[in-house]
Amino acid sequence: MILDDLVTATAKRVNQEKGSGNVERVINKFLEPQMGFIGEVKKSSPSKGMIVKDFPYLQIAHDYQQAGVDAISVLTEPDYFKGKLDYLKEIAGEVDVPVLRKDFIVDPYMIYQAKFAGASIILLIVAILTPEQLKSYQQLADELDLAAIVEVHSKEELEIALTAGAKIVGVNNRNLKDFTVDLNNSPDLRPLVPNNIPFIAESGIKNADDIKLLKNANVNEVLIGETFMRSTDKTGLIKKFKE
Ligand code: IGP
Repeated sequence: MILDDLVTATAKRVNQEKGSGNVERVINKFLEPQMGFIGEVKKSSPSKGMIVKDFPYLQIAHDYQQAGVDAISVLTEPDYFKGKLDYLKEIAGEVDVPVLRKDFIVDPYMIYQAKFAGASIILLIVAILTPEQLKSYQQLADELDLAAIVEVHSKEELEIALTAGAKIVGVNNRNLKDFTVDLNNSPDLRPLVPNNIPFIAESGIKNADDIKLLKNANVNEVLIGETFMRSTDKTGLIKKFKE
């Protein structure tokens, strides 16, 4: 029957389009022994207001790639961060490094959107999801071969993340409720994450001392937004941080 053949052929094609091995590739990259960098493309934020007036997002992404970042994080939230899914789409179309959709995912639709726009990684924030949502969004990401960074701010949230099946953990040093930053949040939580799960330190990272602190704490990746965005020599700064 034609219909049977059609169904088989379609299932095969969709499976190919979905791709495979992306999650594994991202995890392996993040687990490499040298601490790596994730550069963020961000115009504005609720805590800092407008960060840069000039926003050549494609050029910024190219600079990050040139500097050897492990991933590029792109804000897609429009109202508070002045982001756009189109920025991500264009950047993902031009660079070879994995692109992260930085947004407040509260609906599975946003996960499909991310995949369709060309993202390789999404962010799932424990503080804004129920444990059931978190688990089902992680499963959806797994099915779509999208890597998910599960973001936590405390020991309690970390336990929820690991229970939900998180494969990558991001520790936000910024408290999303009052915007205070404590860089020691990452070293404090580091021992509680198993070594096969990449550990990413996020937010408030400014200088070589901060990098040293996180390197000594055995963090796998640091995610830096504002400091890179304000720098007029991003590749130079990243090179310096890598020393
Ligand atoms: C980057 P910073 O302080 O380097 O600009 O921070 C990143 O960690 C921050 O933008 C961020 C974020 C988020 C933004 C962390 N978690 C969740 C939006 C949503």
